Amino acid sequence: MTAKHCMRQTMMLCAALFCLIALPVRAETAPVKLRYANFPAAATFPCVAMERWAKDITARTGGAVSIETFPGGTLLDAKNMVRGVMQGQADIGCISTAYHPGAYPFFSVFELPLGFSSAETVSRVMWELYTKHQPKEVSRLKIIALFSCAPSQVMSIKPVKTPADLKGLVLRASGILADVATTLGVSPVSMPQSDTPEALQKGVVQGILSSFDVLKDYNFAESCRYGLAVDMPVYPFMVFMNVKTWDALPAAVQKAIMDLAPEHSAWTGKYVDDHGKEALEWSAKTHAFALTELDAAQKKALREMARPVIDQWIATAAAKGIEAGTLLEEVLRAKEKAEQ
Ligand code: DTR
Repeated sequence: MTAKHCMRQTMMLCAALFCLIALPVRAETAPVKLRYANFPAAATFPCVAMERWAKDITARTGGAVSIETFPGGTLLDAKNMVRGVMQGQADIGCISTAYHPGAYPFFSVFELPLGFSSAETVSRVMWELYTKHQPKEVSRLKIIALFSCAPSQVMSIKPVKTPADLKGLVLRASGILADVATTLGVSPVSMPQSDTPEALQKGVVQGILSSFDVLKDYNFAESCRYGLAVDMPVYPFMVFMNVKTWDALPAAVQKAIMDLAPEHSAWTGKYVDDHGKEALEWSAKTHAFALTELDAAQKKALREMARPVIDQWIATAAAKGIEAGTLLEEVLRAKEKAEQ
């Protein structure tokens, strides 16, 4: 073997060794870029939460992860969100499970009139029970945050001052909230929040059943000058990835995301609770929004009227394989504990 030949062999060996050692390291440290799609307008709480999460995850991974955010349905709208993430058009997506009746029977328990008074509490309880039960309905998705909006209230173009004024009022309400609204005499029309501005403008609906944050973030207070605080159920939300995309992430990035998940979920709940109060003040000042607050007994009476929706849910969820009665009791126990 000549000296030249020997040298070439040594160089090839070194190159092979370099590939073996350096490539996995590079894969661990290569910057990760993820696209996060959201359906509502940029000013709304799911998008505020998205921006916060993006900032936090970049900071916690020392810049190894960067997130490109797409608010307002610019990459995927509410209806195409899950399919789009599964097909890889976005890496991360956000939906309200209430917009997909029947698809998320476990999470639908949070759409019931259970008397939750804050989004922060719902968000904490959702995360706790999800991690405990790991429901089958989301086995194709990797859940990275769970939260809700604040309790739903009536915002209307027509004056509403008493529960009797709800009779025949055409309000936008989605999922089980639509059934709850029916028990109160409302005529519900289902659609994602992002379609509501046009529906209000065209007179398709006379108002909305949603949390108060939208008065400001969608400027609904300009047309809906009347509010009735009824404390009806929340809409649950989930932020998720495609499992394949998730599995391809470095372990350290996965850990950072899961460490952030419960904290981010609770943060989002608290944000929307606080922001709803600000939105109410802003609406009163800017648009003379007139709010009537029902007292505790009146709110309880409305929840009693909506009780058949709970019984119906128990039957429907059980038919989908959920231990509905047990889950409901667990949610109520966790609620009580979280509220103490
Ligand atoms: N009330 C639910 C959820 C919700 C509350 N605020 C916003 C803002 C943007 C999108 C959804 C929501 C709903 O009406 O869909």
